[in-house]
Amino acid sequence: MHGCADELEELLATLGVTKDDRIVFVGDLIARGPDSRRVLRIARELGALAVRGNHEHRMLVAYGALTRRERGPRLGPAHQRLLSELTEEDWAQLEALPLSLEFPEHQVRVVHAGVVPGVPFEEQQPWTLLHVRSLTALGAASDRYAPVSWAERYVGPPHVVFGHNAQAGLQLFPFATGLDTGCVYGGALTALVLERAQVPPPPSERRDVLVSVPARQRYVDYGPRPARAS
Ligand SMILES: [Mn+2]
Repeated sequence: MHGCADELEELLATLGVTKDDRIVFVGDLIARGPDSRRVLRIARELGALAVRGNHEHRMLVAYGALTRRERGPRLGPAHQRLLSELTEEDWAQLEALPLSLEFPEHQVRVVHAGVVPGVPFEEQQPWTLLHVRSLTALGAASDRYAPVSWAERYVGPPHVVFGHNAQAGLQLFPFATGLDTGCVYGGALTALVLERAQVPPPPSERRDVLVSVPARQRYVDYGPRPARAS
């Protein structure tokens, strides 16, 4: 989401969301974009579920340090502004975000970034769930923008639905769906829409259950570093 509240409202209207629908965000509701607080408010009003993203995590670490009068992580100007803007209600909402959510009826697990393939879920490191994009040559978690995503090596089950990797764009693998289509960078905001008890269809049919709305503008320049040649 990254604060893209207008696009979120448009996507919800396009989907015709009702109170019978269950809405799940894949994390990073806040930061970078135009209106983080409105995204949080919309999520509250919807009674939506969400997992914690690396940006929520970083802001919570900074907020914890602030309230204990300790030195926190060094924040850029936008994150610093957010630190002073968020209300107690907002912070409580962020603090309640889990690292993962399970939806057995869809055979789906939701995390912000991903998992290391072959490692039991209980043994995954919180850092991995919040940051992983690729794997090192030895198969360890890395946040590098490498050409091959962790998701390409992941064989499930369950199916993992995630965000975090705008540079890779839509990622459609047999047991993983990456939904970050870079709205805040002028891309699009994308939802995976499953009927009750529906499992994600195979990659060749997965686009049939995706709905996107285009970004209204490019809110920030593309942040991620290009993958290093090695
Ligand atoms: Mn992220």
